Amino acid sequence: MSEQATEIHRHYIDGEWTDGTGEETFTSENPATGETLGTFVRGTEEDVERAVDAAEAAFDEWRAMSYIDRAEVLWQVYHELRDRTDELGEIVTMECGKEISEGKADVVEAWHMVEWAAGNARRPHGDVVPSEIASKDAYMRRQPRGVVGCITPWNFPVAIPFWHMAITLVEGNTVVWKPAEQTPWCGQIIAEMMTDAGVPDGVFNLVQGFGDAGNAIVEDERVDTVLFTGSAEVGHKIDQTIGGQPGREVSLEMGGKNGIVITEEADMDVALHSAVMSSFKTTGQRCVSSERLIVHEDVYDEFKSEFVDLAEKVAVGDPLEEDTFMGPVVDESQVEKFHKYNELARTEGANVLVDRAELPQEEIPDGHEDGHWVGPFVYEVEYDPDLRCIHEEVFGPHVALIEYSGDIERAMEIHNDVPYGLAGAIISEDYRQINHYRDTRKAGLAYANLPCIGAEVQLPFGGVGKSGKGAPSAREAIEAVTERTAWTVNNSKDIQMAQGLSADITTQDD
Ligand code: UN1
Repeated sequence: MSEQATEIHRHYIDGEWTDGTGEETFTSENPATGETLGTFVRGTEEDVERAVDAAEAAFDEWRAMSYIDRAEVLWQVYHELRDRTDELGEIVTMECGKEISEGKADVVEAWHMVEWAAGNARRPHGDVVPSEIASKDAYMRRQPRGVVGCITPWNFPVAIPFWHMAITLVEGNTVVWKPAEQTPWCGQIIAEMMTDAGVPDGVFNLVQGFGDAGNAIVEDERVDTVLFTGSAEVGHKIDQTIGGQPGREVSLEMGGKNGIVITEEADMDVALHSAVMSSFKTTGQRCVSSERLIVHEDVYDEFKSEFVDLAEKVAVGDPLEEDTFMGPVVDESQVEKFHKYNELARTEGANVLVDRAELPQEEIPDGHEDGHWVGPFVYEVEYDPDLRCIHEEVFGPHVALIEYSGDIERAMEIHNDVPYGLAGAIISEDYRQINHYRDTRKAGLAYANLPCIGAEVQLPFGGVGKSGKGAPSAREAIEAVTERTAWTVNNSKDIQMAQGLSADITTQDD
């Protein structure tokens, strides 16, 4: 085993690498091979407490620096991410199983986010606001909230941490970060980049570990804002805890049961390309992956036959190989969940069209027998609002074809009939249908004639309904990590009030 795999990797708290207080360690495993990639100490509540102590203590000095000086620190991280895209992209692929172009795109997305956040430091902040009173100047100014807890998922183990942390740090907050337990190696490398860049002690803290460490971040009332990207189940619990606590903020981005509407006016090539990308890229493990294809009856048979053909053929294999389209899923619990939902679809009356769920032995690459392999599972089912298989998120290549008749309004009833609302797309050459979709879709990210994946970092990334609250990325993350101050200055010696309010002080003598 390599040194990377045998050495025990630690937390980074208050400017030091530390074993923390826990006794336990955990390993990171390559989902394609089962091989151990590294061993990490498992964080405890006490470790989180120490990290919050450090972040709290470092806040005043960090916030006192200028925006531009803080951004300069982040530019160092930007260059390192950019220079190491290929190397880090491979590590992403090894640790979470995404095929290599996606592994690298994850790193590219991370440096795009740092570029946005650090570049934003040189742009105007706040607003000059008119006053009713000529002698008053009014402004909207922002100030950092304090300690920000960042809890991030395994499926974008480099990009999403930077969605959270780049803005948070440039805005003048300090960070306590817990990466996903499946991707601690990416977490370790990001922490090394932060230290190399000269982030001051205590400003950035990393605690490796599981949900109990994440929960300790949420429970600690000194953490002013929690940014969370992950499952709806965990996100809603975080919201419940923090929602009831005055002065604490939360921004959440959770899953989806995303749909693509393919109308009778669709270009079939665009429809197929978009659907295959949306359903099978990242082996269906994006929050924005599509598990529902809602297809008009006039084009249904043609679409079905070609989609099934492609789903039978997409290349599942070694994610480090450039000609692989789908790598493995991240771990055994994802394999089990996928099989459970495939079974549920069957019991709910689905007509199964493609079943590569138990990937045949001959398709599993040599030396990868211990990987977490699955292939596409595609079925058709008559729309019924009570079916669980078309309402609950699977997070795998589990795809329902749902035929509809009638107009775009009918498609939208089906599209919007899910508790989630993260991403979606319409495929149509008719601008009226597209505009109807735009105006009525329940989704925070919506596309026309495109896959419903692949958002750029400068767009808000968040959902409605069960998919989220706020958008913990780019400009919208600023809302969650800063306070707005309405600041008014009087340039006169007279006090004059707005709204016609009298400024006279009357006394008993008047
Ligand atoms: C996720 O789905 O978990 O829009 C994040 C995209 C990527 C981010 C996806 N930029 O597909």
